[in-house]
Amino acid sequence: MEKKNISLIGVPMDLGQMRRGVDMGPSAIRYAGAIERLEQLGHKVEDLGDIRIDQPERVHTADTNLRNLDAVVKGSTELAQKVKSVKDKGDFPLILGGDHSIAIGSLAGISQRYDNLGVIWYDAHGDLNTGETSPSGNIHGMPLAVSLGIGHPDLVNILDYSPKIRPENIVIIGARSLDEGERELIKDKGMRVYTMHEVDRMGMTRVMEDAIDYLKEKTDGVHLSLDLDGLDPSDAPGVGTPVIGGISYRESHLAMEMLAESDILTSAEFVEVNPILDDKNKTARVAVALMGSLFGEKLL
Ligand code: B3U
Ligand code: MN
Ligand code: MN
Repeated sequence: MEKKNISLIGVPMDLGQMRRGVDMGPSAIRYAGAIERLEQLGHKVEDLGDIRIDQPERVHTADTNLRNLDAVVKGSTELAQKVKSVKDKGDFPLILGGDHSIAIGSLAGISQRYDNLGVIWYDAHGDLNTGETSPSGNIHGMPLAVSLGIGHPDLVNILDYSPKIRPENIVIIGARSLDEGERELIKDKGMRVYTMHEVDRMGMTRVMEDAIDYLKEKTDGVHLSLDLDGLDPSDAPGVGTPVIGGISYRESHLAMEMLAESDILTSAEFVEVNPILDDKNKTARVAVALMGSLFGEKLL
């Protein structure tokens, strides 16, 4: 793999859901040795620090069923601008969450630089809800829909353009918990989804070969949005909404290694690490181990 200039951005966001602690995700991932791991592989890493996110105690919920909407819009806009400046320099943005609502800002900033951005959404969930279909009002269940231009206008229009991605450029891997509205949207838009059924049936090797071939041909850049709850809770216990029957640690390493070999990625984010719910920082350590594979680590 070609050596990269990686710009690290932390987003201590916990306003997209209701479990406290996920705002400490960026610290936990740094503490687990992310920067050293990437530098050992020969990459240049610049840590740009954390985006400022309002404290939940100070956030006033506006008149909407989208929890903390205004504060999420504010944080997402700041993140989008920061990510865009990283892309303008030609560097590789590596974004640390924070809950998955941060992908709204990541994609807003990244996609401006591409005509046809692809996205790999590694997640137990579809994150394709809107204010109307969401069972929870939690914005971390909405970022993929928002990026398709579907959802609250304040979220959809961050950086004043929409949509950020096309449905046919999305590949979801690891899905095993979808709400009714999300299923309809997937069918309606013809998104490519490898649920756990396909992961079991085809094996991770074929899933990744398929996904990589598909995106390589169709897109001019690929963002990886990796929600740690895509992994099985036995391997990644420190997440807010664990769902049993997930992707294993080993399958995940294989997926990252295959992405590294293909060298198709142009940005990445690791989200939903919640140290309060974790077992001695295990989930952050898993995130860092996966980053190692993603950025070219090999045993021999
Ligand atoms: N689909 C549910 C649950 C959920 C989505 N993303 C996570 N959980 N992490 C919702 O609230 O939208
Ligand atoms: Mn998610
Ligand atoms: Mn999830």
